[in-house]
Amino acid sequence: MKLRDQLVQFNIRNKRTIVISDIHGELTLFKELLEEVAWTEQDILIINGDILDKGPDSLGTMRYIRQLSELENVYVIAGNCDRFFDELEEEWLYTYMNYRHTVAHEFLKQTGTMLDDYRTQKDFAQAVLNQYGDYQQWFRQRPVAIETEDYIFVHAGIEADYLETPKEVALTMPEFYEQTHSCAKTVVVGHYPAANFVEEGLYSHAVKINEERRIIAIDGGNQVKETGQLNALIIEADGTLNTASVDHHPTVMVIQDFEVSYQEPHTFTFPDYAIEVFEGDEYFTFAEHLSSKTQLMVKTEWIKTEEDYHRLKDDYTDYFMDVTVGEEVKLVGKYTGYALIKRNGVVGWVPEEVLDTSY
Ligand SMILES: [Mn+2]
Repeated sequence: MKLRDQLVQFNIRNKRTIVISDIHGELTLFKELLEEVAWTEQDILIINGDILDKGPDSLGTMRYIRQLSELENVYVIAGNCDRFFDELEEEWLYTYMNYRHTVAHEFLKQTGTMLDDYRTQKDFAQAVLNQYGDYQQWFRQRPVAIETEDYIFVHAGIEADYLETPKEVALTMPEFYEQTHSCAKTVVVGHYPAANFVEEGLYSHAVKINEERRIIAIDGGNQVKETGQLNALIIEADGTLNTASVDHHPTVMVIQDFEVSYQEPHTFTFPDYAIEVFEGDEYFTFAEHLSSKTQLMVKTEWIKTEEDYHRLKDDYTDYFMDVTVGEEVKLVGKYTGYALIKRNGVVGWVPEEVLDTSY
């Protein structure tokens, strides 16, 4: 199967278009985001893949979105995680279930059964499909891409001759944002968290737009990154681009100015976490990130000691964020003496006393 075999083409100029990807079972955030962007049935709504997996309510999300897709202006593109019903007999499934919340967990809960109740994995697969076989069909029929006058919407990426991109590649290609393509149109992808594409040393979950390479990466790392969010890209009727996002982090008020005179921020993302550790205290530890040979201060709680090496416990940024009294930011974590906050999708540190956390 090629991209050209499951391609839908229509025009969006003079219409408002909202694009959301990688919802991953987060029905609550998805509904919040539709409200946040003031979605109406007059808008074109494109769900750019990965409705299922990881989040708390994949079954509810797929039911809700399938119903939405009955509306004239709502389109759903295939994502790699939406192939769940085709993967029920894969050997890796039960192992995968040990470290990720999946549709299978929701099915077991809903039916009050356990995997042990099924004689074989094939029996389990059959039980799931008896109930959700029509969803399997529906997901298989979703387009691999949508093409408009100026855009190609696809879950993960395209190859040089975009129409010939194999479906498998279009759904799974990693790091497309860092590649170049030869299509004259702008390619809008999800699949890979935008925060992994570090620009100017910053850890940012915001939508990333590269005009020169004509690529827009919209995955806010929802359900994948601790500090992630669900993003929307809005293509206004006049072609102007806007973005919006929602997450589960509380909003807090800044009660003291905080300013850093000079800094060169660094960000390290999964899976490149190995560091060498030098001296430090309870607040920060001087360290060297091994693969990039970058020296930085690591928040001490962020250092994890493995058997024979040290590593960052998760994605890490050493960026200190300037903040001003009266502004509101998202609080994403509290650590000794410092808080990790997020503003406009960018994650950074401030001393804890600059925030009013008495919410
Ligand atoms: Mn994906």
